Amino acid sequence: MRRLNRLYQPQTDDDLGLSDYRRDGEPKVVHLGIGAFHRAHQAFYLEQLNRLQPNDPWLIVGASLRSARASHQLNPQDGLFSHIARDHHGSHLTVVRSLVAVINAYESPDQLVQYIAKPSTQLITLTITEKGYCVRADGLGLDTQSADVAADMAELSQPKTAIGHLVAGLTQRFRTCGTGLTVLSCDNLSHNGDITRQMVLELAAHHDQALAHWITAHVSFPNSMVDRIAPAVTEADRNEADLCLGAIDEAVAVTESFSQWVIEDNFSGERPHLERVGVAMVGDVSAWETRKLRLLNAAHTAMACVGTWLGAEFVHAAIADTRIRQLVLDLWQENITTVPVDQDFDAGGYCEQLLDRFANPHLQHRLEQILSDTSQKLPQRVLAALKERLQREQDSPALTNTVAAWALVLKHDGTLRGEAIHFSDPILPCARERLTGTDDTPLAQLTALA
Ligand code: CS2
Repeated sequence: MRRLNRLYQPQTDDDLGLSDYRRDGEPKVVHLGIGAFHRAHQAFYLEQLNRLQPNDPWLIVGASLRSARASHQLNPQDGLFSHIARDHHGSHLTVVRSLVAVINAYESPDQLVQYIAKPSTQLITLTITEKGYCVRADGLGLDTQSADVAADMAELSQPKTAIGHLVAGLTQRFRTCGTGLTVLSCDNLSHNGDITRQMVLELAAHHDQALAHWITAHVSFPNSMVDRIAPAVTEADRNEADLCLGAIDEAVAVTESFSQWVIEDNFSGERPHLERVGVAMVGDVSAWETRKLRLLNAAHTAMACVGTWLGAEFVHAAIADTRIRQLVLDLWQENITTVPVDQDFDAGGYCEQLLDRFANPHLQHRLEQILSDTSQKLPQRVLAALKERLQREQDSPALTNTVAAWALVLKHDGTLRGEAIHFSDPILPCARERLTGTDDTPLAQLTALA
C-alpha cells in the first residue's frame, strides 16, 4: 500500500470527506506541540473553515519541540492525516489537509523563528501541556529553578522551552516586520492566555525591555477553552484507517464526535472566522474554563487516580464501575458549588452529557494517559475547589479521596497489584524519595508530599 499524501485519491466511492482547497500559499498559523490533540481539535476546525473559504485557507505549519516523531509521521504524508470521530452511533473518517508541514524546532530552531517572524503568520497556537508553561509552583512567575528556563534566560539561540522558542521568534518579528499577531494557548490551564503572556513577557523583559514593550502593544494572548477527548492512537486505529483509505497513514487522530472551543475575541492581526465552524467567540472565557476543568477534567483525574488504584484500565470501564461512578457523582456535587452557574448553564445536562461521553466504549481512553502529569493538573482541577470549600468549612470527601488515591498511586508507581502502570510526572523522582518508607495511610503520604 502507498503512503497517504497530497496525491491521494480515494480508491472507492466512499465519502472520505476529501477536500479541495488550495495549499500552496503561506501558512497563517504556526502551531507549537504538534501532537494528537492538535490534530483532533484545532487542525480539524481549520479544515472545516478552509472548506468554507477555499480561496483563503488558514494553513498550519506545525513545530515539534522535543522529538522527530511527528515530522516522521506527517512530512512524508505532506501533512495529511485521517481524523476518526467515534460515538455510540459509529465512526466517521475525514482526511484533513489544513496542516502543510512539520518542522523539528529542537534541531532547527531557526526555522521556527523564521516562521514566527513571517508577515504572513497571523496566529501562533499552542498545545504544550500544563508543564510547558514553566510556571513556578506558587504560580507567580517563571520557574527559574528549572535548568531549561535558566538556559533560556542565559541565551536563546537554541531555546529549551516553548516559551523560549516563542520569545526567540517574537524577537525576530519585532526586529523585522514588526506587525502584531495572536498567541492562542489551547491547553487545559485556567487563564491559559494570561499565563502565556506573563511567562513570555518575563523572559522577553529579561532579554530586552524594548521587546517586552513591543509585545505588550502588538501581541494578544486571548484565553480559550478547548474540549475534545483524544485518546492515544493504537495499532488497531491505524489499521482501521489504512483499510478505509486504501493507503498507509502513520498520523491518524482518533477522537469523539463532541467538540467545543470557546475563545476570547481579542486578536491582533487577522482573525480566522472560526465562528463559521461553531467556535464561540466571547468576551470572557473564565466561566467555561472553570466549569470544564472542575467537572470534566476533575472527573477524569478522579477516575485516573482512584480507578487505577481499583484496577480499571479505561475511562468507559471506570465509569461503569459503580464505586467509581459514585465517586464522580460525589465529586460533581462538591465541585458544582465552586463553579459559576448562570442562566445559560444547565449543570445537570452538562454532567449527563459527560457521563455519556465517558461511557463511549469506542474510544479506549486509557486511565494511564490521564494519570500522566497529575501533579500539574491537580491544582486547577481539584485543589482550587478543595481550598474554596475548606474556607467555607465544607467537607469534601470525594476531592480528598482523589488526592489521597493519587498519593497511593505515586507511592506504588511502577506496579500495582502485580500489574505494571506507566505514567510520567515531573515530580516522580522527588515524590518516590519522600514516600519511601511511609505507611499506606493517606495522612502519612500527604504529609510526606507536602
Ligand atoms: C484529560 C484531558 O488527559 C487528561 O488530562 O483530562 O486531556 C481531556 O481528555 C480533555 O481536556 C478533554 O477536552
